[in-house]
Amino acid sequence: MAFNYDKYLRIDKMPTLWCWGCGDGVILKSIIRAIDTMGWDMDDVCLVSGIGCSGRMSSYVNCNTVHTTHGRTIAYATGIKLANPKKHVIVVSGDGDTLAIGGNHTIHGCRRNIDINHILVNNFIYGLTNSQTSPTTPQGFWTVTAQWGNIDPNFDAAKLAIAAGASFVGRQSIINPTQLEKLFVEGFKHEGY
Ligand SMILES: Cc1ncc(C[n+]2csc(CCOP(=O)(O)OP(=O)(O)O)c2C)c(N)n1
Ligand code: SF4
Repeated sequence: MAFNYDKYLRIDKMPTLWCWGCGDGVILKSIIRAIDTMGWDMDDVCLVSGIGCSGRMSSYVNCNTVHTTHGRTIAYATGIKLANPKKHVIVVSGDGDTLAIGGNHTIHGCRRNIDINHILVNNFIYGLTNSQTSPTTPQGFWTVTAQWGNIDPNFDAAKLAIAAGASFVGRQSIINPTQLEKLFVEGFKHEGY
């Protein structure tokens, strides 16, 4: 039987503002399918997102949502989880949001190992603001702020999260949507950050 996305999406917000072919749509689909596998009631799910293309995620998922300020998703999510420990709190944030302006919140979220699911959407640049260098931009890459190639080394976000104390860390590509969905299910089942 075909998967019914209607109850998980805000259909009135469709089509999304993402570019055609943007991987954020694959991530949206995988999150929804993973929530369905978990059997969670959407009233018990809270999705928190930051500012950026990936930040639009909270506009489209039909659950409790908070579209917060750039770099502050973990602060909001921590408060939501503390006040509502039974709710399933999912954070979606870009690499700039998570590792630049929000880097401090991210490492301390990992250190506290609070029970939230943090999904870092890594497109290696600041997408929404038109391709400035981010902490994950590989060396040598062209960006609008590194016209002759990025000279700085980049973060390995997974290693950073492990070192900071996160108890479940995984990485998957949008070219493997089924694997991505399975990874989300594993993460959702895990108790801890
Ligand atoms: C406090 C603050 N600083 C800067 C901005 C401008 N700004 C909006 S989105 C963004 C970067 C988005 O990049 P990323 O977090 O990687 O997400 P993506 O758009 O790539 O999904 C920036 C710098 C902002 N909205 N608020
Ligand atoms: S700019 Fe990049 S990240 Fe943003 S919607 Fe378009 S393809 Fe997606």
